Amino acid sequence: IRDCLRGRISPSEGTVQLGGLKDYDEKLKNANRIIIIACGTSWHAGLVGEYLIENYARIPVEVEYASEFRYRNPVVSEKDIVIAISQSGETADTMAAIELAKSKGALILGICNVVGSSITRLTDGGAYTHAGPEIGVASTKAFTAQVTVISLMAFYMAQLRETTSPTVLKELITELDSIPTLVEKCLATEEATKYIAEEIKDAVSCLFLGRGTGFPVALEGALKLKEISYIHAEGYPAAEMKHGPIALIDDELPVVVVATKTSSYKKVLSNIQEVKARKGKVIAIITEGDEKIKKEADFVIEIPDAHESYLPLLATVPLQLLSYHVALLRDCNVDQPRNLAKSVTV
Ligand code: F1P
Repeated sequence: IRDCLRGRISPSEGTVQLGGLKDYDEKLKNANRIIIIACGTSWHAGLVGEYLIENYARIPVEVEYASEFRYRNPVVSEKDIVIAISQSGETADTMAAIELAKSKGALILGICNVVGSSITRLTDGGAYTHAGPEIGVASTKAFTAQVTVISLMAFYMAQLRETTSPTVLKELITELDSIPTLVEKCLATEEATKYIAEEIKDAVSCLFLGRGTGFPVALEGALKLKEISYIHAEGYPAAEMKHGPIALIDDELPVVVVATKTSSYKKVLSNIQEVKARKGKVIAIITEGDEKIKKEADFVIEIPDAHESYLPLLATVPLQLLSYHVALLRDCNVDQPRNLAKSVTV
């Protein structure tokens, strides 16, 4: 995250500079729609982008799985801006989706990690994540880096379009500068995640719930558990629970809830109570010192307080650690999970 931010933010002025977007300022100012295309973890980073771009830059955003987009007949035109997100820069589905959008005249921006990768050569502009190579197959630091860059893009567009007040932007950018230090505190949750991993290592299935920016976090937490520990897991918006997943809840089902102090805190608290009333085992990611949820949940993982726009950067870290420890306890190869490839090139 530090590398992503270096040279791109000026907390004293409260501004963002993104050289790779500069040529498209006019287009971004007048954008009617943004389509984000990606696969897997990168798609979850795109969902965070949807929340932030719509909230701060007030541009409608659609987030599409590249693997689906490429095979349907989407309405795309030269008025659209496409943002492709990919860690490897080589994902075949994302490349095919880019080609399709390009053929219809859309401007293509990229968020990639690997300089000179195929996707970067297909894009008109964008920003690198500078996360360095991922050691394991499952994306971890790539996710936090992608979320950092898409947050910068959201602020950059808000700055251009004057849709968010300079004071608010300045506060956000100043706080963003302190996120790397807060992430270090999130890494200190490792002991707690190790302990909780013992509790869920034999689960058949796990549910992950979150609201707002906590929803993509829930999806990513579930994906990490699936990818590296082979436990079935579902991520859901917490408010969707009553529309189906609630039928799954019993005393065997661990339910991981992103329950930090955001604008939807009260609603999440009542979701936790609904799970407890059905004897589900609640593991809550909470804002440090939240005594209320400590009383309700079976296990808590405390993370530092921060603006809710930055929740994905913080809350995802303990979920990555949790999956890692569950995988170790189940004797899984965390770096090279079965059936998964670093670059899905076919
Ligand atoms: C997309 C992705 C990763 C996942 C795995 C398979 O890759 O789905 O999110 O962890 O490696 O590919 P990319 O387009 O971000 O490189």
